[in-house]
Amino acid sequence: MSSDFDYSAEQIQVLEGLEAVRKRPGMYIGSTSSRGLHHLVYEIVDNSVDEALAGFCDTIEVSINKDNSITVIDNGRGMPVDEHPKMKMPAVEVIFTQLHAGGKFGGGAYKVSGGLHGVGASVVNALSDWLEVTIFRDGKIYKQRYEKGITVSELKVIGNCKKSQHGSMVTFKPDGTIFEETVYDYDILKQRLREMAFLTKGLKIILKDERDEEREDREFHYQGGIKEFVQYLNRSKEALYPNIIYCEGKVDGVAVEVAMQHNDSYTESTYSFVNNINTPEGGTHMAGFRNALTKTFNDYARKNSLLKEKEANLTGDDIREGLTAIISVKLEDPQFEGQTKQKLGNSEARSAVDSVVSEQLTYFLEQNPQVAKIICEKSILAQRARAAARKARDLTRRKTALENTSLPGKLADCTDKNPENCEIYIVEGDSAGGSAKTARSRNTQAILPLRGKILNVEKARLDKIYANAEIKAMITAFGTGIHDDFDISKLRYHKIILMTDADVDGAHISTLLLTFIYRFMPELIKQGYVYLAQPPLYKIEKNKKVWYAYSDEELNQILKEIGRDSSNKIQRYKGLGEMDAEQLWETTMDPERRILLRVTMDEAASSEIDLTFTTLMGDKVEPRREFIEMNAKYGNLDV
Ligand code: 28G
Repeated sequence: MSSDFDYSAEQIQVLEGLEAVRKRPGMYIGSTSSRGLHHLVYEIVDNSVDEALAGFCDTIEVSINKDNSITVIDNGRGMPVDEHPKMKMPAVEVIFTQLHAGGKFGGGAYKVSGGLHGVGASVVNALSDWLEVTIFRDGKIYKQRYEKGITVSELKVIGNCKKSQHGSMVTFKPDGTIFEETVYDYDILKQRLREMAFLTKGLKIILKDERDEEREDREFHYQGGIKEFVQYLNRSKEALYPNIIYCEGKVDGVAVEVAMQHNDSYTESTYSFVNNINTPEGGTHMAGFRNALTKTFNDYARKNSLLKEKEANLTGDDIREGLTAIISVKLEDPQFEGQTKQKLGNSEARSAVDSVVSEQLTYFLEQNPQVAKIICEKSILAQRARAAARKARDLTRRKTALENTSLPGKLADCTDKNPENCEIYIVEGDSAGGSAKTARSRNTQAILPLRGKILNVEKARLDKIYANAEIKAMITAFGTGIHDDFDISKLRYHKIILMTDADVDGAHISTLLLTFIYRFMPELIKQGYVYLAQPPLYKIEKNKKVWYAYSDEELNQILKEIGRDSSNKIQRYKGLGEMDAEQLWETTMDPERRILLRVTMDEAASSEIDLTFTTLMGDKVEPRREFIEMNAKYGNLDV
């Protein structure tokens, strides 16, 4: 191989560049965990998306191959194969071996998509055991191969194709010596690719999983783009009006797209994107949107006497109650600021979104007075409820300030005061709560029994939520406060364990609890403090020996081992209440023997998290059943 190559100074630099990537992969792709592994796919797909945004590609196919290598195919122009005058190698080789090559496209077009660090194909190449690129253009098929970022075969013509066929194909196998995880998660790729398809209207993205014959190919293709994204997010909710409000424009080099629709819930679900990447911390684009929304609705409500002269202006929160919205901006040189460098800082994005939304929303409201009236009326109701909530909240605040030692009466607290050692079990029902109190290790385990079904925070306004006894008990027991008052350092237990019956009702209660935590103290989930206990489904007794089974498969396994005969006694637990304290300890609470599921959320496709909750909480029955069955099958609630 070395005989083929005469290493020039530039090529030596290339090797040093890629060596840097392999030495510190985290610097380039964030991490070498599962997240980084999936990030490789996004980097390659982003290049195809750029080709689509440039107007030359309308289909991208992503395959997870049997060996967990990935193939991406696009029908763009095909990467350039002509020799790079300076580097003395084909342009495609520059793309794959030169760090930062092709970062910005010249000639008016710009690179708009891009991953976590926007470093592209060469980083993927450097972190792959091998990578092969095939190019279809000018009636020829070209191919080149690299190993760990190093060119191992020169670019060759390997065949002919029709002149009309053009595009690029990349297959890479992530380097198992670099990544801690090398198995691709179908659902993670599915969610992100769906999101990308929503964000690029008209682009068709196909996902194939060659590892699983049963799995059918998925196709994501949305002519309506983010309008369909909003429709999708609201699919298990009741929309307040049939229209999706849509604004689009380009100001000062910033391409702006906004879609929104209100539903009958009380929570806002706005997602913002910069160059197709989610910005959970918002920034100037978000600020511009909020400003335009508040101003436009207040102007409209005043002008049309929906808001009386003596009444106060609607706040942004009032107007955004129950709003689902997508804000997508594309700009050439996004600047990120803030502690985690995740907030968009470009001020031209603020003014661009503000002006596009103000102008087009004003027009929409004038054209659709019934819709305008529905939104204004809902906002005015929200304004009144917010005033009531403020009173109720001030009341709870004062209470906790005065009697900050007064933990809820029903709480059986643990004696250890170091939160790191402490766990709190949130238990459904007083009787199970009683058993848990007897069973627990009182040093480190606290028990908080809750009565029956807890309030669905998706379906209640703040005033009602703050007045709810079960919710107040959890807030004071956890110690962190909520929303703006939230302070993780005050958390009293480093494990919050939800323990509910192993049936559909129990799953529903768990989800109500998770929804509350997610909406009011999301950091607890983000930082991994929330768990689900796993009580057994069956008790099997034979000759005075006892086994517990946590699933039907496990039951069958045990019966196979001990023999299926009439001396077996099988008890199906219908609820926690059927276990005595000792059994509850052995099966579900003993840290040495229990199974805990940690509740996690993947921020890569954050819009899906919201969906998990709303699907369960919404009024429509069908989507809810699907979710519960899905989780029953997989045996967890990994949100
Ligand atoms: C299959 C997986 C990933 C790509 C293209 C097409 C062109 C290109 C890519 O050019 C360098 C910089 C600006 C021209 C551009 C082809 C113009 C003419 C392209 C991909 C040269 C990059 N013909 N398709 N890069 N430009 N697909 N898919 O990576 O000046 S990357």
